[in-house]
Amino acid sequence: MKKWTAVAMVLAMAIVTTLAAGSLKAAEVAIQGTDQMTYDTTAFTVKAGETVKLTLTHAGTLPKAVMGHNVVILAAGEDVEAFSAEAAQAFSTEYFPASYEEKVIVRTQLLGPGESETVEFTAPAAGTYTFLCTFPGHNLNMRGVMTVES
Ligand SMILES: [Cu+2]
Repeated sequence: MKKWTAVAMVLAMAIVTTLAAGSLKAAEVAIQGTDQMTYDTTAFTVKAGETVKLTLTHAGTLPKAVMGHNVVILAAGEDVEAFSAEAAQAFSTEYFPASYEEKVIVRTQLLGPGESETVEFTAPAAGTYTFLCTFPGHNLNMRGVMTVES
């Protein structure tokens, strides 16, 4: 009897471990910002509800003051142009307007050369979401699409 209890416990633990490993598995997305004012990745796809680890790396050497980069993924329904215009004015908060804090899926800080930041978020409902760099003048070029599949 004791032996079977032990076997059952081991099995139960194995199942729990497997489930935990499954739920902890995150989609990983890596994006680089360059001195040429580009992202090396302008499209990626994730599944609704999954955990996403997004890493932005500033791969250039130009100073943050002239070539800073971030990644902001806007929430569904936000007007990209209106956001960009407001962000460009937000000098004191590194080009992210505080009024938009609740209107983004996730965002990184503004990074300088050699810096890297990983942010984690839960992929939203299926659809397409725009991501962009809010440093003034960058968004027309540094813009991409996150596709979320159901
Ligand atoms: Cu940029």
